[in-house]
Amino acid sequence: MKALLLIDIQNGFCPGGNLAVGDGDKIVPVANALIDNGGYDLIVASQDWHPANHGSFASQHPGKKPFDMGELSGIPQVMWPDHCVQGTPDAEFHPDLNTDAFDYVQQKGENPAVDSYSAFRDNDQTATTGLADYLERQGAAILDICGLATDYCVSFSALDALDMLPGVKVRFIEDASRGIAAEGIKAAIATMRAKGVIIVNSSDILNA
Ligand code: VGL
Ligand code: ZN
Repeated sequence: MKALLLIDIQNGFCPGGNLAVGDGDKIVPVANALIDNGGYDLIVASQDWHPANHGSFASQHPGKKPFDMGELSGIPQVMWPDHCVQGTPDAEFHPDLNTDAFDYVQQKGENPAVDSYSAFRDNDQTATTGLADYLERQGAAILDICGLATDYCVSFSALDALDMLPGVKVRFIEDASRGIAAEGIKAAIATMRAKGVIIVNSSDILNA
């Protein structure tokens, strides 16, 4: 069975959002086409879902500005602008995204003491979200991953999927994803490829 995992396609990561990714909204029609015509048995979405005092926010660290490096619970942490705060419009899915099609939503980033780029586990790899168990129970054999942002939540999720779902074929859909920084995107794709993630485009799936 074939599952699609849509990472953080939320207002906060689209133009006008608090942590906007360039052209983040351009992936919404691609994601909708994959939902409708990608041949998936299961559609899963992750949602960055932070409390207002989340420790990844520069606002919680006196003297730090957004995008500075800092520390959170003793590990290096990018200081983000306040984003995707629970219950705010910034945390909602993009209004054009076909959320009716979602079978399961995995929220993440709720613990203020640790960031959670991956939809599968926190950055310190201590607490898991339960998503790997869910996908295993559903019998996922192919997991296609796309969304925002390639250099953070998308690539972290793809690498954790390889690690936590042995035997599952993991693919990254490049044109259904956007990232924060050009160099970071390049490095993330190279790392995914090197570790065994298959890099595809939506046309490979829609025309299969
Ligand atoms: C993300 C930074 C902070 C993402 C989430 O969705 O890629 N990046 N929180
Ligand atoms: Zn976040």
